[in-house]
Amino acid sequence: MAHHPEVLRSRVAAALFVVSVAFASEACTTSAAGDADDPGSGGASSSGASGGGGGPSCTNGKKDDAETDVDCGGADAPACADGKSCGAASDCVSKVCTGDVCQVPTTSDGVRNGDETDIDCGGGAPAPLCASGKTCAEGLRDCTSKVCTGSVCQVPTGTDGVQNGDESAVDCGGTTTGAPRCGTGVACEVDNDCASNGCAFDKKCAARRSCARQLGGVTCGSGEVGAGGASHESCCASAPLAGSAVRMDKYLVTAGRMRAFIERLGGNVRAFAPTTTGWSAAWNPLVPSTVAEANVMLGSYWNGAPNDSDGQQSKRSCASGSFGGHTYWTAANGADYSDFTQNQLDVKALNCVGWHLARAFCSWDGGRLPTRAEIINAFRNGGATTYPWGNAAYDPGVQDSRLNHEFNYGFPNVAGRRLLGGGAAADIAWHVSPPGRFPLGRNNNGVEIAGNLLHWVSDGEYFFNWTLSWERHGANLNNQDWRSAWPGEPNGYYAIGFRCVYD
Ligand SMILES: [Ca+2]
Ligand SMILES: [Ca+2]
Repeated sequence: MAHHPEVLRSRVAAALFVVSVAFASEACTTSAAGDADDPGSGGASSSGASGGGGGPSCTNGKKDDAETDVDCGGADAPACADGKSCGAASDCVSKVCTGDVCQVPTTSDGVRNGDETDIDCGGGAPAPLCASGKTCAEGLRDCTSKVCTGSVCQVPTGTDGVQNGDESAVDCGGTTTGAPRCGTGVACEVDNDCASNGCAFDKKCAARRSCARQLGGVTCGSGEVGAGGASHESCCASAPLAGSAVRMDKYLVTAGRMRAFIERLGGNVRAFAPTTTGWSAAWNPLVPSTVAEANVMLGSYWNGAPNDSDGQQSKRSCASGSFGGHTYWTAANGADYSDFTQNQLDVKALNCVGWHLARAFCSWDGGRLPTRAEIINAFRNGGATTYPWGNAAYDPGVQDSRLNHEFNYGFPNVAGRRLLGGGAAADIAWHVSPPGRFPLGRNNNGVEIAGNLLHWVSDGEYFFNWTLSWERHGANLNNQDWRSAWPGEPNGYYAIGFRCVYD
């Protein structure tokens, strides 16, 4: 163990004192300076001759004068090591004298000793770090803030270049240092640490808060989950529209993103939606106020919806029993059940979602539904091409690896999956792909805009746009008012989904 600075100081002071005293006295002297002294004290004879026969000295091997142990303690000799006899705290290197014995320094003895840089802190283990304002020598070793300036532990700040205070990473997150929120991929503990307000499953900030869950959050791109060679990224990745500052989701919104939305709001979209720009109070009954309502609105039927002219099944082809199906997983309810698990569905693009709920979702995630013009911009690269992938010809009547169309996608092929006569899938969620599985068909900016599901758009209530679907829907890129065409099933369809844009 290195000498403590305090010990060194006391020894220097003692030496200076000896030098300054010219006359012989009872003071301790060093062996070098004390050879000529012979005070003739009678006390010397009692300890034998091991000290060399010299007079009272810090080094004569005797406990004499005011020393409390051999050559230590008292006003003049150096302080005593741990375990030596003492009469007062000042007799001890540790500054703790208990039961007339110098004590080993501890981190709870109320004095600065051992390697501590301040009382019971600093200097490394076992002492704890020192609070701001305490004395230190080395920030990382001594201070909770990790910053030692001018021998004083500093208060954590959002600009000091280290993670301190309640920051979740270097100079970001937390609430007490003034640091900004953390960017995508940076470490977080809670949602509020992140600029996106979404701390993901892996304790890193999600690109957007809807992508904080793993499945449907970071599983977009080519290759299936867990497959060799899969290349995935955030399902909230976006890319600019051609010639525009507006960014568009590269991928259709997944069932997992919608699940994150519902979970974060406790199902109460109805309380949130009216706070968004342009919301009509008349739409309130068309978004859920509880998780149970959300499961109905995103599930198979939504019987008796307030905007349904016939009061029967308020969604088209979303029942899972026979050549229909939804990708938002809900618990089995009689004949209504899914052939797939929640984990298998969360990664897929969300279908069977109503226009109003889609609109509320985009607002919550920092964006809005796109306009028809924006959909066309993405599909035609701002007018530069005929198709997202360029001008290469496309035959909509033939399966094509560039996009999910004409039933050319089917996954996962689970045991017990129900088949109809002729082998077609009964639960049509089989044909709906997770976003990004068709990289050859992306537009110039990486947006997967064609195929899989048609798009809800913001030009009017219930408007959607024809952008090719997993079935046989075409791509005239025109808008259509769903409710005018299918008033008995206004709240969702198995081949319509959506994505968001961000201004
Ligand atoms: Ca201590
Ligand atoms: Ca900091």
